Amino acid sequence: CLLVSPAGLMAQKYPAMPSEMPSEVKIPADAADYTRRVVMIPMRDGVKLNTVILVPKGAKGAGILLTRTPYSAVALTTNSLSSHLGSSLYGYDNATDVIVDGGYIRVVQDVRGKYGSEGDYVMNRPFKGPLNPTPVDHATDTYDTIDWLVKHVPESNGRVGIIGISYDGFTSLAALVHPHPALKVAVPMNPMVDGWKGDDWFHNGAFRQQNMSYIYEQDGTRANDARWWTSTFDDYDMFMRAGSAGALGRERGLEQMGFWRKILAHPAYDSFWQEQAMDRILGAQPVTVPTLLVSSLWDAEDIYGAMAVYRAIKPKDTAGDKVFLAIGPWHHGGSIDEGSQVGNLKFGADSSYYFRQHVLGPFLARYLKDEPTAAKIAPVTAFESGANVWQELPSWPVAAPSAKLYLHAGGGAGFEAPKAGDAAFDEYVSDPAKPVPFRARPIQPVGYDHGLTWPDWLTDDQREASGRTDVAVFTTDVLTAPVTIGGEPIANLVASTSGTDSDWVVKLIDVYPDEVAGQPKMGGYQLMIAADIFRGRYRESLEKPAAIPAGKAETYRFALPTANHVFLPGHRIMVQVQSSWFPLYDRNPQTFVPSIFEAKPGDYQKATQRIFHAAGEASFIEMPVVAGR
Ligand code: PG9
Repeated sequence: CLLVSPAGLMAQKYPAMPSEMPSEVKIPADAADYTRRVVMIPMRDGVKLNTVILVPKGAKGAGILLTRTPYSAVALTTNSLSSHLGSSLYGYDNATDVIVDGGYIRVVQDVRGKYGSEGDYVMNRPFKGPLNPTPVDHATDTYDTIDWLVKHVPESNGRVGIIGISYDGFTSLAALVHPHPALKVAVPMNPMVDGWKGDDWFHNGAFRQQNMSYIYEQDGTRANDARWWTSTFDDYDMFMRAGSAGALGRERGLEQMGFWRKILAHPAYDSFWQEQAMDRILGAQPVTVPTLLVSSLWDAEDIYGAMAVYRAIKPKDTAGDKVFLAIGPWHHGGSIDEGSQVGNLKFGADSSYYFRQHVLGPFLARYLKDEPTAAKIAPVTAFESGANVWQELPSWPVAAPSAKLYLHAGGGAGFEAPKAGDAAFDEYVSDPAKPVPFRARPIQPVGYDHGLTWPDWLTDDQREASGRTDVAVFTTDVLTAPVTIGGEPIANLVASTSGTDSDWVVKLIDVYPDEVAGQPKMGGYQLMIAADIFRGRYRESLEKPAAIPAGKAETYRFALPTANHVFLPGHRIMVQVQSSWFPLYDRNPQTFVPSIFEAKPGDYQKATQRIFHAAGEASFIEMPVVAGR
């Protein structure tokens, strides 16, 4: 017999075998210890959002724990190993032990435009207003979702919490704007807050070009199935060969994606970035829902956001019962992983488990259960690295940036100001043809797949960089007493360039003793405690870039990420200064051009960089030194 396809084009020569596959795979009702409902929840504009609801068997009067994500509600609730609810909750956002032990109804929803949800997708969709002419945003979508859940999930007690990491931390923050009355608690973890100042897209104007793949996949299709490709094993080569990020985008067709076009149009901190910064939005009025902000000390993606929101909203929490903070020794999202180690850095105990047991668990229980018997958490719970202890604190920061750690002539550093007559500066040549790798090559792409070490890179040994001729290094004597810091160090760099634009990377480093008992790898280790990059063209205004006068010493003052650390006796404190951090950040051509995305090969020029440490032109880091400790 000859089978002909409907189009009549393909002829099948033999009859098909009866297929072994059922038309739909159904899980027998008694096989799981939860019930799974997948529903499309209608929003106020008629768009329906795909929502997975997992109700533990026998649940009655249970709190609901919601996450809103662009990362696939199905994938985050996929039964991977067994039918136990714990194994169904996989990946980002699922602090599985806390969710299961708390008996919560777990709800995960695709944001509009992604995976099973209807509607248009916009990266970190801004709030209704000049950047969003529609009547819907993440605040209204959360409101409508919660409204539906409390009316349609009979097993619930009508109390809803929202939790999420990173993007889903951002959606957790968005829930706090005109919140639904049933929203009783929020836990934004490592939230994306300000894409220009210090989270995913730029840091102080320097573009994080390794995230181009994220834009390609996230903005390309609903299900992230148009995949970015790497043409070289080493990302360093891929970005070098392309020249500018703009050129690589053109090569790959990235301009098809609307968010990339917005990035290209807004390289400076203009109203596009200012108006969607979540700290500004949330700081405008008091937060009315108890909120636990979670920050990671070695967060390779959103190290800025949680602390910025805390600074913005804490002052309006006059009763002290709405805004809480946890700071842990984790990589991005590490609070839900095993947390006894980040990269080579070991803490001797599972810090994440401690956090979940003593902070996250009780915090959620207090607000999501009908009888809030759970212990109150401290206003601030912070892990002090170096000493490796948890602290319960009344407020944050512990100290203002007060003590000046000066860079000295001859590669020294110390808390004494430079002396008259000391050499005025150190210099190095920054060559855009040989930018400083941000970690040892070959450089892997950004990602969390098995074998990728991206999440840990902030803990990489900086020894290799300290040996380069294009990195200036300043080190204290061996400490005889501990130096404890708790807050944001502020870099005050007095520097000149022979070019007309320049990047400045400042790294505050703990240098371990030559030998470390029981941890041979840590002998002489150079561990970054706080480090960031600043694009020199923004030194006068973040909104309006300006060329740097060649050869003129200028002051570059910028905050480094939060640290809570003890530099122990026997250690030394080091500061490294360099002018590239490649390929995570795009290269500064060192010639001023209107947009670095459009820099031409001839714009990339070597420059002689001087770091001043003279009596009247001192460079220093203002350290938030904790007095008396
Ligand atoms: N850091 C990721 C992200 C957040 C927001 C926008 C783009 C990327 C994340 O981990 O979700």
